[in-house]
This record gives sequence, C-alpha cells and structure tokens, in this order.
Amino acid sequence: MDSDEMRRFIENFSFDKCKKGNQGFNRVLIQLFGLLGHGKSSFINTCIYVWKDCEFENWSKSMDKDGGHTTERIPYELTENITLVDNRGCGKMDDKESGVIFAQLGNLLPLGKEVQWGEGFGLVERMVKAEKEVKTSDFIFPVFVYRWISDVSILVKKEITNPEKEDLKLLFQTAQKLTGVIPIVVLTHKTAGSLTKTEGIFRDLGIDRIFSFENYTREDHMKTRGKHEESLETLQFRVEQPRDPSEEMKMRRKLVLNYIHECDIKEQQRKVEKMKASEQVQKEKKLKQQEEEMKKWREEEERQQEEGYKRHQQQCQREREREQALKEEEIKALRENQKKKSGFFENMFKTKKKDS
Ligand SMILES: Nc1nc2c(ncn2[C@@H]2O[C@H](COP(=O)(O)OP(=O)(O)OP(=O)(O)O)[C@@H](O)[C@H]2O)c(=O)[nH]1
Ligand SMILES: [Mg+2]
Repeated sequence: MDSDEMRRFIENFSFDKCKKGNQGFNRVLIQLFGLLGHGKSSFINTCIYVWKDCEFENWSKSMDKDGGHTTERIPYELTENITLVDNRGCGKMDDKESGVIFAQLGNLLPLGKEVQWGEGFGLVERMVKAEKEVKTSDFIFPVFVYRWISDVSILVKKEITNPEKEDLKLLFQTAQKLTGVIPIVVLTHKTAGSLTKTEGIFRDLGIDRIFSFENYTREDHMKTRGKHEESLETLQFRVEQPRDPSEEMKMRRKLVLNYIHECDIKEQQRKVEKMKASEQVQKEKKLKQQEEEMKKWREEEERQQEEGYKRHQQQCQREREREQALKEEEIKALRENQKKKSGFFENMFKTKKKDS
C-alpha cells in the first residue's frame, strides 16, 4: 500500500465496512501505553502532524523533561472513527502501577480525566465510578511506545535485563488478553543507531509488528517522506474475528479486578512476611541480648571466683608465713635455751673440777 492508499484506508475506515460488519463497535481507540518519557505524546504529535499535513504544533504537550508529564487519558480524534489516546505512563512495571496501566488500557477509566496512581480499593472505586462514562463500543488497539536508549544525551543503548523482559512479557500478554490484539511496538529515537538487537528482543517476546521512529519534535519537525509513511502504517488494522463488545467490556473489567485482587493478596502476604521477618529479627536481637547478659554474668562469676581463690591463696600464704615465723622463733628460743643450759653445765663442770 502506498502512502495515498494508506491515507484513503485510514480516512474511510469504518467498522460498518469490516467483513463481519460493525459487531457493535463504532470507534477505534489507539491506546498508547508505556514508560514515562518514552515518547507517547511525541508519537501523537507525529501522527497528527503527518495526518493533518499542517504546521507543526505541540498538540499533546510533549515535554523536555524525562517524563511524568501526561497525567490524564487524553483522546485526540484523528478521523470520525479513529481516536488516538495518550495514556499516563508508568515509572516501573510493578504491581501497583501495572494495575492502573491495565485499567487505562482496558478503557475502564474515563477519558479526559486525571489518572491517579493507587492500588486496591481506590482503583476499583474509580473503575466503578467510570462505568457510565466508558464506552463499550470502543475497539481498543494497543500500541506500546518504547525508547530503546537509556541516556538520550550520550545515546547509551538500553540493555533490557531478564527481569525486565519478564515484566514486558506479562505486560504484552495481559494487553492481548484485555484487547484481543497483540500490541504493536513503536520504538522511538530511531536515528540514534541500529535497533536490530532491540527489535529481536521484542520479536522474542511475541510481538510481530514493530515500528521504529524518529518522532517529530518541537526541535526537529522537518518533514521527510519516510517518516510520514511509517507513521501511517501503524494506524492500519482490520477486525476479522467475531467480537462481542459488551461481553469483552465485562471480561476486561473482570480481568483487571482479578489482577487488582491478586496484587492485594500479594501485598498482604508481603506485609505478613515483612512482619514475620521483623518479629524474627526482634527475637534474634532479644536472644542475642540475653546471651550477652548471660556471658557477662558468667564472666563476672568467674572473675569473682578467681578473686576469691586468689584471696584464699594469699591468706593461706600469710598463714604459712606466720606459722613459719613462729616456728623459727620457737627454734631460736630453744637454741638460746640450749645454749644457756650447756653454758650452765660447763660452768658447773669447771667448778667441780677445781674443787676436786
Ligand atoms: N530525538 C528524539 N526525541 C524524542 C523522540 N520521541 C520523544 N522525544 C523527546 O523525548 C521527550 C519525552 O517525550 P514525550 O513524548 O513527552 O514522552 P511521554 O512518553 O509522553 O512522557 P510522559 O507523558 O511523561 O509519560 C521529549 O523531549 C521529546 O521531544 C524521538 O523519537 N527522537
Ligand atoms: Mg506524555
């Protein structure tokens, strides 16, 4: 299909012309989803710029900063039957944020309103409130926008780690369950280098339609024919399978509610695990404290015993010395006595000798 044919296809797209008729659908929502600052709003600008073929404007208010700018689900009508939706991006694909991403993707939160982060009951309540506003007749077409370089200023390639691949796999599988369509992937910042490896990763994750773009931006919106044709290609789709809009809406609601419920249970389990771990730490701390006190008590006991033993030894020593001194004095006295006695006998003997 050349560019003019594509234009005619998009311009004239209507569910009434589909093989199986409109089946209850009257509008396609091309739902952009992905991480913060990856180029969702810029892709909207690119599509509008190419489609309207007019002066460039920052229709979607794409921002310079790294992300977190689009906080509403903003619809941009491209044709009577095709609307692009700029959804709120997520910071990371964890349980808390994924619930909100799925609720947006499933068209279960209202268009044109602020999307609040929140898990559990808050999100369920917002989905229930939105029931009257969201349209069953919207056909959802998921488009995942991904910036394949991690540092734009020095063009550092983003290495997709294995846990990230697992998150992406779950994201795409859920997106497909919700919409009945395998998401298409749009890789932004095309001119930053070769995308072959990144495209391969997405192909391995089950994605068959991957488009790479250098978005038109406020800084660079010089029109080039290649860019024009590529962006129109992403807008082509057909509905060939039998579908049932109201049943699908119910199924989406059930799926997202189940997901939120499972996340809640996981969160509760995490809290219980955390509490148990903290109790265990406290127990171990207490045990260690008791052991230390016991050790100190034993050391004190041993020290006192040692001191007592030393004191006893010293006392015995003193005792022995005293006894020794007494004995020595006794011996001395005996010797002196003996000396005196032997002097007396000597004198007596001498006197007797004289007398005889
Ligand atoms: N060079 C280049 N810059 C791009 C491209 N796509 C987006 N940007 C720039 O990247 C920045 C973020 O783009 P946005 O379109 O605002 O990203 P977003 O996904 O809408 O971000 P949030 O709304 O915050 O989630 C802007 O400064 C864009 O000009 C691209 O393909 N090439
Ligand atoms: Mg945005």
